[in-house]
Amino acid sequence: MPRLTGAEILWDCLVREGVTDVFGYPGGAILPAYDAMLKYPIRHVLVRHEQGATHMADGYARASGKVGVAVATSGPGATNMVTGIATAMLDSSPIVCITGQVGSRLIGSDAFQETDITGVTLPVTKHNYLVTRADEVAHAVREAFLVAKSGRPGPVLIDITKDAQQSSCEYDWDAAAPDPDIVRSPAHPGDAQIQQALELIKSARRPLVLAGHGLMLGGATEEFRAFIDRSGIPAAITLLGIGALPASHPLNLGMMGMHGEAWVNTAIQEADLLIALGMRFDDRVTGNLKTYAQNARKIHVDIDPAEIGKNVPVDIGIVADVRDVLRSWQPSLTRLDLGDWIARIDALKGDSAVRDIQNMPDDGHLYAAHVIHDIWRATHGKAIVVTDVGQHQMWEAQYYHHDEPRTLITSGGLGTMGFALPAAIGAKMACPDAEVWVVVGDGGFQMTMCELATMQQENLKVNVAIINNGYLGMVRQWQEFFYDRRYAATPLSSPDFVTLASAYGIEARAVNTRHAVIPAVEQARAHRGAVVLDFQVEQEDSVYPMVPAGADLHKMIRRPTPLAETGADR
Ligand SMILES: Cc1ncc(C[n+]2csc(CCOP(=O)(O)OP(=O)(O)O)c2C)c(N)n1
Repeated sequence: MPRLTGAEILWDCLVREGVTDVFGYPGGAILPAYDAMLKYPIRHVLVRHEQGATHMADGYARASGKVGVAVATSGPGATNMVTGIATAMLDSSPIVCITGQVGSRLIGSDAFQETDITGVTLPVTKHNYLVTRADEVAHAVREAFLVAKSGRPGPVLIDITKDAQQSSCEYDWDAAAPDPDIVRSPAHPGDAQIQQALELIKSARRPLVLAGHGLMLGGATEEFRAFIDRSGIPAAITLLGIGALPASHPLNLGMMGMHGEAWVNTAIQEADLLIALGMRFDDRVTGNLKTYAQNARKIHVDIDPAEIGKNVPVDIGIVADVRDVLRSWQPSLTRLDLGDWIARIDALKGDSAVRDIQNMPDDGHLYAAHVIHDIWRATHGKAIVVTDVGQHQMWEAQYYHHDEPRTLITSGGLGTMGFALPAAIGAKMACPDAEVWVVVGDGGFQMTMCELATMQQENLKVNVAIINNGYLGMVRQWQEFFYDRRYAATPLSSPDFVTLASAYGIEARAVNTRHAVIPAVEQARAHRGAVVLDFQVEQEDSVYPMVPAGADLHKMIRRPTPLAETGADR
C-alpha cells in the first residue's frame, strides 16, 4: 500500500473521480496541496477572485453534468467562495469546493487567516467536512463526490488542515469507499401513485405540465419530450427548465412566472391539472399563493421529499427520479383530446405579438430584445448562453429560443450578479467545442470582470455581450413601477468597456444601432479569440410582462402600446 501525503491523496482521489480541470487560487493554508498538484494530470485555472472559482465550477457542472471543482486557501479565500456556493445550492448544482485550513492545533486560536468555514457554509452546502488527518482525506473526497451528485445535486465543501495535507499515511482508495447508504437512493415510484396520477392526467380537460430544472438534472429530457408528444399536453417552463423541451416544439408554451409569457401565466390560472416535474414552486413562478391555480388538481414529482407540499399543497406528491416516473407513465399514455384547451391558450395569446418590442415601429433606438434576438439568429439557437442577473437575463429567456438542454446557464435561485462571466469560462472548459456567449448587464459585468484576465490566460474563445443601459436596470425598473421613479443608487457609470477589454488583450467594439448588431455578432463569431461587444441599448426600457412581487399570477403589467390598452393592464 503506498504511503502518500494528505495532499497527494487529495489529488489522486480527484483524478480517480474523473476530475481533469479545477478552478482555484493558492495561499498559505492550501500550499501543500498546490505543490502536490504538479505531479497529477490536472489542468488548474488560476482565477482572479475565489468567487469566480466557484461560479466556474458551477458553470462547468451545469454545462456538462459532471461535478465541478474549486480550490481556495483558508480565511479570505474560503469566505470569497461563499456566494458561489450559495448560488450552486439554490440551483442544485453539483460542485466540490476544497479549502485549506490552518494547522489543526491552531484551530480556534484566531490564527492568521483562520475562519470556521464549515460553520460559515453549513446552511449553504449540501454537506461539508473538516478534515484534520491525512488518513481522513480519501474517505472525505469520495463521499463528497457521491453526496454532490446523488439525489438532488448540490455543493459540498471539504476543509483540510495544513498538517493533514503535509503528513502522510497509507493510502487505500478501495477502503475509502463511501457507504452507499449515506445517500437516500430515490424511491421507486409506487405503482398505486403512478396509477392515480395517470387517472388524473387522463381525465383532465385543461392540463398543463410545469417543467423545471430537475428534468435536466435527472437526465430526463428525452423521456419528457416523449411524454409531451404522446399525451399532447402543453408545457410551461421555469427559467431553469428552459431547454428541457425545444423552444420550437409546438407544445412548448414558453416561460412562466414573474416575467413569463402572459398567456402561460393565465393558462396556469385556468388549468384543471398541473403536472409539476422537477420544479419547486418558487415564489417567482407562483405569485400570490392564495390565488395560485385554484381550479387545478396538482401532481408534483420531485426527487427531494422536502419539496413536496413546501409551498403549494398537492393532490399527488411523488418522491422519485423524474425519469423513472415518466418511463412508468409512458406505456399507458394516450393522446388526450385537448382541442378546446389548446384553442383557449391560443386565444390567450391575444394581442401579445402587438405588444412585443420586436414588432413595434423602429424608433431609432437599440433595444436589448433586438440584440438577444439577433444573437439567437446568428448562432442558429445553438450556442451555450450564460447570463447574469437582471433585465438582460429575462430578455435572454424571452428572446433566445433554446432547443437543447443545458444551453441556458443562469443563476435562478440566488439571482447572483457577477455569475455570468466566470460561469461561462467554466462552461467553455467543460464543452470546448461549443460556441459560448455571455449575456451580461453593465452592473453585473463589473462585479467579476477581472475574470477577463483568466479567460485570456486560458485562451478561451468566449464572446461577451454587455447589455449596457447605464443603469442597474432591473432595480431601476422596480423603482419606476413601484417607487415613483425615484432612481436611488441605480444610475451607473462604467469604464469604456472597449478600452478595458483591449487592456486585457481582448478584441472589443461598441454597438449602438440596430443594423450594426448582426455584423458585430458575426465578426465576433469569426474571430479566433475572445471578443467583448458593448451593446449600448435604450436606457429606460423595462421587461414585460411583469407580475409584481406577491401579486396574482394573472395580474400582469403589460408593455403599454397605443394599439392595445385594456383596463385589465397596469
Ligand atoms: C450580488 C447581487 N447584488 C445585488 C443584486 C440585486 N440586483 C438584481 S438585478 C440588479 C441590477 C442588475 O443591473 P445590470 O447588471 O446592469 O443588468 P440589467 O438589469 O441592467 O440588465 C441588481 C442590483 C443581485 N441580484 N446580486
